[in-house]
Parts: sequence; structure tokens; C-alpha cells
Amino acid sequence: GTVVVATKNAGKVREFAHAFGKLGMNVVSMFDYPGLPDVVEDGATFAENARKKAREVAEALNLPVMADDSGLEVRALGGEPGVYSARYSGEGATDARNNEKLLRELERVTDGGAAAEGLPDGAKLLSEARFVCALALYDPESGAFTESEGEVPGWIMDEPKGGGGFGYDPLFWVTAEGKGMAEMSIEEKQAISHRGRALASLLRRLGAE
Ligand code: ITT
Repeated sequence: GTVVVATKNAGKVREFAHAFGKLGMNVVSMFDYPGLPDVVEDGATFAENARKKAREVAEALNLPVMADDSGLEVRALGGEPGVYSARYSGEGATDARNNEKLLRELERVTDGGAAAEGLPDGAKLLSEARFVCALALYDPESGAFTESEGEVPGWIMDEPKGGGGFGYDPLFWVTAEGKGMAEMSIEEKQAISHRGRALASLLRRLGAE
């Protein structure tokens, strides 16, 4: 079968393609449907934005559609960037600029950070943080949503580490694994990540229906 995921984020597409590939399914994304109108992500929560993306795209395509809204909540920044994670550095935001902005903001509010076991030489932990992922699947025929959420706790490092993943992964230290998120393979990340957990929970929910 085929799963339609309402995302234009190539990092998310890679992770979903990997996860559904293991189930013998393939993923199509908004890269395969150019020309669909952009969904305005003005919800107050990840869940609200995920529902909005899933529903608008599902109604446009007249197909069941899954959407992912996710982001980073940093304790020392009062939970920011949160639902604004994708556009944290403003107009023309890129992963690199968002990461720079995050370190700039943390410089203002933290005292240089703390050393910790397992970190690269000289690197410091600046603040506790977590990744959150809300998934919503919308079936336009029944009008029903299936939803789930997942999160992973960690810390923000004062320097990037690792070449994998996307977004804020290079600055995210996964305490429970003793390594950076960008140091993990897709497989490893899936097993512990906010998205991996949300997806496992969504699949359980669908299986139980
Ligand atoms: P779509 O809405 O088209 O799916 P987007 O990139 O705009 O793509 P979001 O609005 O959900 O997606 O924003 C999520 C941002 O949070 C994303 O741009 C990343 O910077 C960050 N993020 C989410 N999941 C992440 C992950 O697994 N690793 C690193 N950063 C992540």
C-alpha cells in the first residue's frame, strides 16, 4: 500500500519512508503533489497543526492523509521555539540558521553550560530540551481523525555533533543513549525519537481499531 504524508520536509520524508518501508509500504509526500496550496500552520499546539495539515491535504486529494507537526521545546527558553521551530530564524529560515539562532538565544540566558559524561571534549550542555511530534491521520470519507504524540528528552549542546538527521538534531544530546541525535542512523533514531514513538503509537491505535 501507499501512505500519503502531508509534508514538505525532506528529513521527515526519509524517516517515514524508512519506517513504512519496513512494513512493506511506500510513502508519497507533498514533493509528489506539487501545486497543492500551502497549509497555514497557525495552530497553538503541535496536535492542532497536525490535524489541520492532514485534513486540508486529505480533502484536496480525497484520500486518507497523515501529517506530522513537530518541534523542539527548550526549558531555558520557556519552551521555545515549540510550534515555531521551523521558522525560528525568521523569513528564509534554514536548519543552519535555526541552529545558530538557538545557540544565540541560549548564550543570553545560560551561563556557559555544564560539562557532562560522554560529551565530546570541551562540549557543554546548555539546557534541558525535548523534541515533540504530533501525528494526525485524517480519512475524508469517514471524517475521522486518528492521532498520537511522542517525545524524547535530551539537552542542547553548545556545539554541533554528528552528520546525520536534520533540523536541530546536530545540537541535541540524547542523554539516555549517551550520544547526539545526529550521530544516530535512521534506524537508531527511529527507535528512540519523538517521531518513532508517535508513529509506533499511531500504528498501535490503528491496529486496535
Ligand atoms: P511540514 O510542515 O511540511 O511537515 P516543516 O519543516 O514546516 O515541514 P514543522 O512545521 O512540523 O515541519 O516544523 C518542525 C521543525 O522542527 C523542523 O523544521 C525541524 O527544524 C524541527 N524538527 C522536527 N522534528 C525534528 C527532528 O526529528 N530532528 C530535528 N529537528 C526536528
